[in-house]
Amino acid sequence: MSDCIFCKIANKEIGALVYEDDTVAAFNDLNPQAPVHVLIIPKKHIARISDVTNGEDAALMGHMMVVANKIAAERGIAEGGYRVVANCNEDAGQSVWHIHFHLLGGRQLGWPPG
Ligand code: DGP
Repeated sequence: MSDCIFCKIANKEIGALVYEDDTVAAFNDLNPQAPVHVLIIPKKHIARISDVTNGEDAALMGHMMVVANKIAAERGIAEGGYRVVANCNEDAGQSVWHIHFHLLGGRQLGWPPG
């Protein structure tokens, strides 16, 4: 989508990617909430996780999870622990309407989230 900031990042029009393959991109969060805070996105524009209703998109979400695990290992937080979060819609705090998994780690994370 031409006016989507995360599509622009995935297309390398702005920002810098820390990971990329044919279907997924990842980049550091602009406003990090932990020493490691990476956003993992599908290159395909899907607004929210509740829009994932078919097998192809479900497989894409699974691949994003594998990418999150890979980045966690590369950043050295796999053993200590990390969190993968996807906020869906306003009450969950979603503010960008392109699916993104937050990968958070590098400190003790609180639970429950606010
Ligand atoms: P959420 O609130 O779950 O929709 O998370 C959106 C996240 O996206 C938030 O942590 C800040 C981040 N973000 C918003 N705009 C940009 C941007 O232009 N660049 C980067 N790197 N991150 C952004």
